[in-house]
Amino acid sequence: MTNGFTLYGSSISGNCLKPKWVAERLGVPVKWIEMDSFDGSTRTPEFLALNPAGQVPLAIFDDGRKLAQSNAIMIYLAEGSDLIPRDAYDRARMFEWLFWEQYSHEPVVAVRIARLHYLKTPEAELDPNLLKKGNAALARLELQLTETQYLVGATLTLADIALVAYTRKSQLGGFNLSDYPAVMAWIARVDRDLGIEGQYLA
Ligand SMILES: N[C@@H](CCC(=O)N[C@@H](CS)C(=O)NCC(=O)O)C(=O)O
Repeated sequence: MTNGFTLYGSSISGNCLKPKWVAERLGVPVKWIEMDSFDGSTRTPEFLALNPAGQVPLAIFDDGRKLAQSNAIMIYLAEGSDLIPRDAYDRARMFEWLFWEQYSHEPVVAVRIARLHYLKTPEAELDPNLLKKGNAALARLELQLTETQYLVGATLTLADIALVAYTRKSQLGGFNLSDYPAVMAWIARVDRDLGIEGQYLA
């Protein structure tokens, strides 16, 4: 655990907001340093010396140790908290969602949001597979959330925080959330839990 840390992040990036929301939920002091993830700021020699992967989020803890990758930072912050199930099977299911998020959800939903909304790429120039795969990911969430209130059962875990980050703004990527009513109800539930209703949606 940590007493506090510095978080380099972009406030339009779901990946960066994930560890911020976890820190705030758990009362861990966080000093946010705003970065632009589109203008090359994460690829300068100075930033590459901090994170050779050239990406945000990047956490630097009070003892100087560094950690990248949104889900790794969340897991470190939430160690021992109720955001990580104690039961081994439920914990593994949380990890199942976290790995799925990074392979099957973020690379399509977040990428469409970035290209369409932030980079203003015309729809016709986008890979049509992004829409197809993004809708498949949203349908996968819908299937689970018609059965349970949260992704791993009855309580909020890191799986919900990871997956809500881009799902809650997926309309910016041209996805129609009204096709996924259980997902919409879950977004409202998680937003309320995190106290972020109406925020970070631009
Ligand atoms: N898998 C990484 C992805 C991090 C990532 O893609 N960061 C983007 C912002 S969302 C970034 O820093 N892009 C700038 C660049 O790659 O130069 C995570 O979950 O932290």
